[in-house]
Amino acid sequence: MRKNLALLLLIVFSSPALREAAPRRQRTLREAADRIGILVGAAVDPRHFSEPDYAGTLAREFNMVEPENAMKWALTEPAPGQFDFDPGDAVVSFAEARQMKVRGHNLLWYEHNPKWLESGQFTPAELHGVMQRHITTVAGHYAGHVFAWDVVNEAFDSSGVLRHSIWFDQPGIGLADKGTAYIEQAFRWAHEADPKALLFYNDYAAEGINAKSDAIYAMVKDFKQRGVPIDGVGLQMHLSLGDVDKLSSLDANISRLAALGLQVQITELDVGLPITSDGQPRDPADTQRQADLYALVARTCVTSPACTAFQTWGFADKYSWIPGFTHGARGAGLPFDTQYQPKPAFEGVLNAFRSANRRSNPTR
Ligand code: 9MR
Repeated sequence: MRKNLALLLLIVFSSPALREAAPRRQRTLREAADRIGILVGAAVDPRHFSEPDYAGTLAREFNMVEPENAMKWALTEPAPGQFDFDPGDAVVSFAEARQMKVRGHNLLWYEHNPKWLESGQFTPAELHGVMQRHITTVAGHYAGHVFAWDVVNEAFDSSGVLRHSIWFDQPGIGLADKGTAYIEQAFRWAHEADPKALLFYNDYAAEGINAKSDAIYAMVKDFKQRGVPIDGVGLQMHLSLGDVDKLSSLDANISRLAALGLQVQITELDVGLPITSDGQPRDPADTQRQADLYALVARTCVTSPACTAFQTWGFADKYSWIPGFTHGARGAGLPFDTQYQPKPAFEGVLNAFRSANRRSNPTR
């Protein structure tokens, strides 16, 4: 009996036709992503790297990480001209030891800036210098270690109008009447500091076609036409179950960006659910609806060769910004639960990757 089984296995695995018909099923997101040439990533906090389940799940399931906060301005330049790279370096060391790529987030934002910067009463000329020094120093420090940067984060409001910010017009860097010129300047400095890094504009609620994504499209089209160094657009994807309608034009949005020669990366996906006081979904059926949404985003991404990365904002429900931000109203938004066990959302993404038929190269 044993012998027969061994013989049968030998025949099955030595027959090229059968091998082809029954490819090995990838069991992790990382294996499945590697097969189709897509990056699968998670936002991380280096303070949790010492937790074996945190580190183990990351290394097993992902081929990319992005610091959730560690490379933001308040951490990297806590005092004027004084840089602290320890938290960001911890992310790079973790990733490089596990052959994972690092996505940098972010060089310029209207939020999470240090007090000295927010209340510094700088003149535009001074701010110009402050912005240049920061972008040049941070992108320069990570050159060769961070393969892609969110250069500018969330510059537009929901109607597609540029947000007021110290960089743009309060007081701005001297380009307050010139629309997206300050954003262009950020991309140019980032490119000078690290000519090999892929440079992204990153925003939320601009996944489908709407006023904000139209404004982003117009900006990046103009940048491409004039040779401003930009490589892609990050679609954050902080979703709720009700957002399924908005995703009907996700494919069209990705396509129009791809037609400009840009990459698209899903950068911050999570699907917050209404939760009870102990963090569990109020309606158990929501977990499957959430999985359907994850699968939809993953399928849409893998069917476009321009969509080169699929990343979630965190990866396990143990650590997520959503419950804190919503005062406990929503949460349970990620593909692994609080015990690092895979949820239906994990299966949804894995299946989308497994059944994809593509091969692309996300890096230069
Ligand atoms: O998840 C991040 C949270 O821990 C920070 O307190 C907050 C402010 O820096 O930023 C959160 O991450 C945001 C990201 O940087 C940009 N897109 C929206 C994310 C969720 O708010």
